[in-house]
Amino acid sequence: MKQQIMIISFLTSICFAQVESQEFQDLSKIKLNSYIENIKAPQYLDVQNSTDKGKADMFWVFLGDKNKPTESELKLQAIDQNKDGKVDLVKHYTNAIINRIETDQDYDGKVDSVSFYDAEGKNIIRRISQAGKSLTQTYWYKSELRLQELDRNLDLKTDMIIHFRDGKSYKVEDDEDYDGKNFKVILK
Ligand SMILES: [Ca+2]
Ligand SMILES: [Ca+2]
Ligand SMILES: [Ca+2]
Repeated sequence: MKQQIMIISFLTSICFAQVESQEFQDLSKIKLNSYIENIKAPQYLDVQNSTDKGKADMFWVFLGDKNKPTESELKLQAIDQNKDGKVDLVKHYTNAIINRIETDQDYDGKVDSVSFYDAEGKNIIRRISQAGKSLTQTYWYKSELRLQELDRNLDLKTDMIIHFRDGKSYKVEDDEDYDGKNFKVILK
């Protein structure tokens, strides 16, 4: 009986191996520099200057004792790629495995994308990106593009859903009036 249930739940997980929709996040609320400011014990900050010119441009936040680096745990790495004094890339770690990366690609001080990684820290499973007043969430399942959710009026509610299989969109659902109800299938 127990085995039967296990087989059924295994088959179900194959058939319905779907990506799960997540809430949108307002990327403008993320302040990349805040990750390296006011670090308090039991965390500590390590800094480096990659070019020996100007200010430090690489930062690491560790959990532990600064005098015992081999026993410390890496929590995040922050980089100021264009050396303007503002962090533009932050990698977050859990148990020393990467779990998300936040980037400000155009160096305007606002985060443009957040990518989430799988439990091994190898593949991206979800990404939120912002371009002007439009937010897009992209989902992958086993490295295959599966779903895109768009928020085209920046109210943090999905108003378009695009489904993908084998690299192609096969279904598009549109919420024309952005009220979060009555999505119309415009491509099938
Ligand atoms: Ca910068
Ligand atoms: Ca930006
Ligand atoms: Ca919306």
